[in-house]
Amino acid sequence: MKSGNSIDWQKLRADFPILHQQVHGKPLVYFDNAATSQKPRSVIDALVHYYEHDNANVHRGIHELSNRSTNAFEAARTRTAKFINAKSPDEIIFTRGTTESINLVAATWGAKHLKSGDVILLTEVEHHSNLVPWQLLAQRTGAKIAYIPVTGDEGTLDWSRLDSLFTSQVKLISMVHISNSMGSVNPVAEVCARAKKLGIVTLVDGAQSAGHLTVDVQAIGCDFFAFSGHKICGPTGIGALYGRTEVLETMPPYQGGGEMILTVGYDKTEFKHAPHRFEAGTPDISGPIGLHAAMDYLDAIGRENIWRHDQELANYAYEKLSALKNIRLFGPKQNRAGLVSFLLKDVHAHDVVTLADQAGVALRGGHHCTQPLMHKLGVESTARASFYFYNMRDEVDRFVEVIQQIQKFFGQ
Ligand code: 7TS
Repeated sequence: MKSGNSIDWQKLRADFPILHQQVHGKPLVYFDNAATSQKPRSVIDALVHYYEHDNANVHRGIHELSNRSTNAFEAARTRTAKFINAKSPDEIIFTRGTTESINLVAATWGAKHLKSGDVILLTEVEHHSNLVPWQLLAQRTGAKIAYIPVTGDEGTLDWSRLDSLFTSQVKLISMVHISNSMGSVNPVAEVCARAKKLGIVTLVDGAQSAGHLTVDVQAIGCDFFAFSGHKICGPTGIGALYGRTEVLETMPPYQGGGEMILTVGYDKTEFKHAPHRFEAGTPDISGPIGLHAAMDYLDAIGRENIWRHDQELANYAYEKLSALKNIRLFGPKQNRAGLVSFLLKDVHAHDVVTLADQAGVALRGGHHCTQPLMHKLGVESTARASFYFYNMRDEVDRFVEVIQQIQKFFGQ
């Protein structure tokens, strides 16, 4: 790992073939990294290499290719454990991503441990994938949902309410690490420590954090941590759920099928231990292999360096946008993650994104799958620029110039 100052960020861009193109005749500025990140050559090569040389099903063959494939698959699990400092690779379950990871916990932990009258505690800034699975579970079990309130446009939460919300009915708290629509960072370690004292199970949605800052699940002290490969330079369709062994061992299987069983009879089946108990059927094999390459790539840069770079760009963008008239900015002024959400007065976010696209700048406009939060803030949507380590200050300059042109276009 390098120290922050010795990194040539511009040079890293050469590792990303997709960045070097024109869109609508203009150089691409890709500021939609919170939706998905781009992939470096090493990840693309790992996928191609796997399919050209090693492709075979895992955990069942004795032939050479099957062994290679199984070894690479399990090596990716070990690498993932190291990436987030899990105690053991057995605490890593491969899933399709954050959404499936949370659904898995809701389906299996929830089925086992929740009953009518219990409370699931969430926050008002959650992504739909950390809301809807719990709402479905609440409908099934008769459990209730309570929320830590958001304080306003800054997108930070009123954690002073935690003591009164941590009632004896609360069985689980599930919270986002970094908000995808506000860029606020939650004090997850502190909350987990307080939850632990009360025997409350904790889940951290790390979709926006895992590839952007150093994550240590043991230091956070959470029971579950969910994240997606595609947001951290890996392929789509692969992600992981970390679960603390003691908690995973209490949970029934997720889906039934091949590879999650010890023995099967016509009447009775015995299941494997975690993680294989939760991975029925032929898994995504190339996904973990691509993810492994992505984790190596990120850690060669150093996530603390990535975090600093992300924050610098976000602060720079926030400052420049703050200087404009007729703009409403969201998210915290201090300790902002690498994104900026905003609204131009009397201009729909979709119009901002459409016009920015014509200028080669890829943004996202919409509710960002945080519709209840948008309603709470009295808006339908925002426009969002989200950064990663391959973005540069001159791209922020270009983006702000484009925003000013859009304002002019609307007579502002
Ligand atoms: N949680 C958070 C905080 C997210 O930002 C996202 C995706 C998810 C969960 C779901 O991840 P998935 O990989 O399972 O889909 N966020 C976004 C976004 O901000 N724009 O597009 C997807």
